[in-house]
Amino acid sequence: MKNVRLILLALLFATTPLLAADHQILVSNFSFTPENLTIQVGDTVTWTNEGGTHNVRADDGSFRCANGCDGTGGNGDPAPAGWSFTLTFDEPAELIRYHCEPHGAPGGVGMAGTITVEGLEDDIFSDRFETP
Ligand SMILES: [Cu+2]
Repeated sequence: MKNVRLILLALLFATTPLLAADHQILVSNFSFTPENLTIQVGDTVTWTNEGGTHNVRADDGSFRCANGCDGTGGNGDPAPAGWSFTLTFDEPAELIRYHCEPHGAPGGVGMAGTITVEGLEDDIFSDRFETP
């Protein structure tokens, strides 16, 4: 009986990545809450500004958002409270650093945060055979 329970538990965890979750980050008081977030591949993260003029820029420039995101029809310039946007993270990443441009800087300075994306690299073969 104990073994059956363990197997069921293992199945539950094994199938968890199929259920994408949405994570909330509050933008307010010159900080991101939670500051450091760990998610699973395929999950979404929603930033919501509830106070002050801020934006969210990846240290590596891969995204820059506030009222939507640059390059996807939105505007990543710092903007007053009221905006919210959602990003989907489809690939594992050890530490994605981001910051608010007016109140932070790359490398975790000032108003900044991190996202770690856990999961298996499932596109290792498609990467290898990708045409340039
Ligand atoms: Cu800010």
